Amino acid sequence: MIQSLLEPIIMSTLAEATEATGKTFWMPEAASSVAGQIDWILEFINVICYVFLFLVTAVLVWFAVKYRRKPGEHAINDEGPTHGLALELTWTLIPTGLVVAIFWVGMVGYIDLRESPEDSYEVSVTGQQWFWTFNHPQYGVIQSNELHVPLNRPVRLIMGSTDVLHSLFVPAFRVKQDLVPGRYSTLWFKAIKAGSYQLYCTEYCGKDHSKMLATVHVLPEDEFQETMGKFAREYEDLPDNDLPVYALTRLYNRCSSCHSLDGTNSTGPTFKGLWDRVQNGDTVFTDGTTLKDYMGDGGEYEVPENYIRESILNPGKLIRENYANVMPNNFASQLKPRQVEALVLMMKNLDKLTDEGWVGEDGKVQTPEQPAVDSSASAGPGMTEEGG
Ligand code: HEC
Ligand SMILES: [Cu+2]
Repeated sequence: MIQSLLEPIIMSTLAEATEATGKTFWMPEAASSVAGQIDWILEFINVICYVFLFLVTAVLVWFAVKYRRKPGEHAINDEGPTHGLALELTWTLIPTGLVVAIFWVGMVGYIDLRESPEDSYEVSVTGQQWFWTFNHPQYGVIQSNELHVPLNRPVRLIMGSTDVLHSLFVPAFRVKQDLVPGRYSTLWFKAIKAGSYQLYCTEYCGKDHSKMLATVHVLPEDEFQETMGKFAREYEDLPDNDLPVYALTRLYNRCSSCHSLDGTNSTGPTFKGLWDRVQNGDTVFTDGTTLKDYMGDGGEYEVPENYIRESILNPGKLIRENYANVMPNNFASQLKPRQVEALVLMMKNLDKLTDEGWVGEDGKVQTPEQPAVDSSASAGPGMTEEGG
């Protein structure tokens, strides 16, 4: 009964939004197709709460005054009514109807949010202390702390964490989902207004949790295609001079879970000082040989660069003493030759990059003050245009 009463109202209110609405006193801008529904449900529940808050408070005050003990009145009159069928039915049925309605609108919204449309554009998201990586397999593009998505097309994020719980939250889209180590979670949205939106990690995930921020750039379809195409080829067009920075800001996030920049060895040896170690040739391998044995004229690695290159493309070949053979062996298919070159140049220039402020005290890659490869400058044209 309640369902058939409410259905027309709900259906019209829960229809997919096609137009963004601005920021209100309570709410940030609503820039996704579900934001309108979510705000409506929230408001629906809020209004019910306000009505009851006032009703209960008013009755409370009224009864406190009306039934207060008056001077000279002692006896308790226990001859009053003990039952009121109509009253009991009222206070049972109305709240029941209301909670069913709340459940129902909430459930409809929830199911909508859980099930992404078939034709969604997919992005793999990795959360780790304390940055985001966004992988666009369709274009072979990996971004960190910046996510470009198409306008008016559903986007599905397939998310995982490499360390602790994180949670991805884009207030303007009204979507939020935890990232749980050891399993995938998903989330989808359809952005309906071009622009840049703040993305937060909204799970306290360690000391730099508050810095775990990213920006979502929503671009009209043609600009999106163009930008992704540009990202996919950018290393081809870059001057050699810019390759080390490119590798540090765009590629190193695929190595950072095992290789630090600040001298601490974890799963893999640190990249700090790697270039000097390789030149000296005293790296010892599990089979007792040292790098010297392979280097120099006529050796397998005539120049140190070749050892680094080989370590990336064929990591199982020589295993360093005290380390396990756990480095992924699929970089050969993931990285283009020029990207490998960029990584080698990054190792060679790591001290210089650190001096220039690309690597922070904590060994994390810094988002630089001067605009470089990774900045939103490369995504410029879409930022100011209003889509739609
Ligand atoms: C899952 C962990 C892991 C990831 C991710 C990883 N590596 Fe490694 N890497 C290792 C381990 C462990 C070693 C040492 C054992 C060995 O020699 O294979 C190593 C060794 C190396 C070496 C040789 C180091 C030396 O001191 O001789 C280089 C160079 C290297 N990795 C580069 C990279 C690059 C570049 C990436 C990212 C594109 C990367 N690795 C990603 C685990 C990893
Ligand atoms: Cu986090």
